[in-house]
Amino acid sequence: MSEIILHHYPQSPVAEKVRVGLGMKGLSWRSVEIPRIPPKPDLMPLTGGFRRTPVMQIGADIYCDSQCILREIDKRHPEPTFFPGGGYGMPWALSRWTDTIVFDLVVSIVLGADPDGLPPEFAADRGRLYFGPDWDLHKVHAALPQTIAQLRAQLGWLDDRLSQGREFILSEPGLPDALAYYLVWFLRGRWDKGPEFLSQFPALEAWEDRVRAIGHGTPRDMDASEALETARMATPETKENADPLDPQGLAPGMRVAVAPDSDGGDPEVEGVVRAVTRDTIAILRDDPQVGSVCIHFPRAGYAVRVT
Ligand SMILES: N[C@@H](CCC(=O)N[C@@H](CS)C(=O)NCC(=O)O)C(=O)O
Repeated sequence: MSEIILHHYPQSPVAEKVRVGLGMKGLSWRSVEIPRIPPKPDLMPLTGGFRRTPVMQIGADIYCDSQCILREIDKRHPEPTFFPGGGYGMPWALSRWTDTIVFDLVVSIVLGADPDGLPPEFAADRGRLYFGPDWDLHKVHAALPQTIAQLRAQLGWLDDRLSQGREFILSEPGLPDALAYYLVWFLRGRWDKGPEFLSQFPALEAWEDRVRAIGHGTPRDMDASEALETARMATPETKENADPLDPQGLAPGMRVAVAPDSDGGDPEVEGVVRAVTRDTIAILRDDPQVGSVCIHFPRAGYAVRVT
């Protein structure tokens, strides 16, 4: 029941971040492949409507967003640490740079490089998700030189950090490496000029090889139906938790709706607060297919509304 089940698809860059995290911990895990665009009928009963990738399931506890997933993996499997050299806290701050500013630049390049070459339904889905209701991939394409200049400067900082013999961003492989690696992986694999662009960063490329060599741990395929049955048979393990300092006054038992705070048109997930902390919120919901599940979200980057 305590197996890690990752719902993802091979091409997903954010899932690659988590796969590398699983590799750093040397973990065995189960892999459920989900569709790249909605509908995702075998995922929705677990997430209550959250459609982003990846999602981690452990029994009837469901972890949405790589931030929440990696935090939980580290909690359950503290060694080897994601925070070598006492680097607590800093990697999460770094993630607000990698996962917003740098991710947006990389997505603009990957999707904007050849808008007419994308499958139309994929372009429509990702256009709305990443560029808002007025998305226009041809405008994104026209802005590419400026976008690439922005990314070049910022990847240059990582290259500087990795110069002078430093093998990883901290003293040993850790969370910052997963946070930066998936962006380089995405750029190299999905932009035809990616390899040429990246060749100007030799220290970054050498580090990329080292992070790739860490691998993904030991995944074993699982059918979506088995994952649903696992949730149905399990009971959420999250204990009730209140936080008297919660700035929104959120408390166990309240009905809330949770969604990413970006402008991507993500649906809200409704449920009853089970546990609230500075970094996470967990809500309970009942689903006709899987019964009671506890769905976990990060606080940073998510909006919680009392309903
Ligand atoms: N903040 C989220 C972002 C997740 C995200 O945007 N993932 C992309 C794929 S890599 C996605 O959901 N794309 C749409 C989809 O898979 O339906 C996280 O860190 O998990």
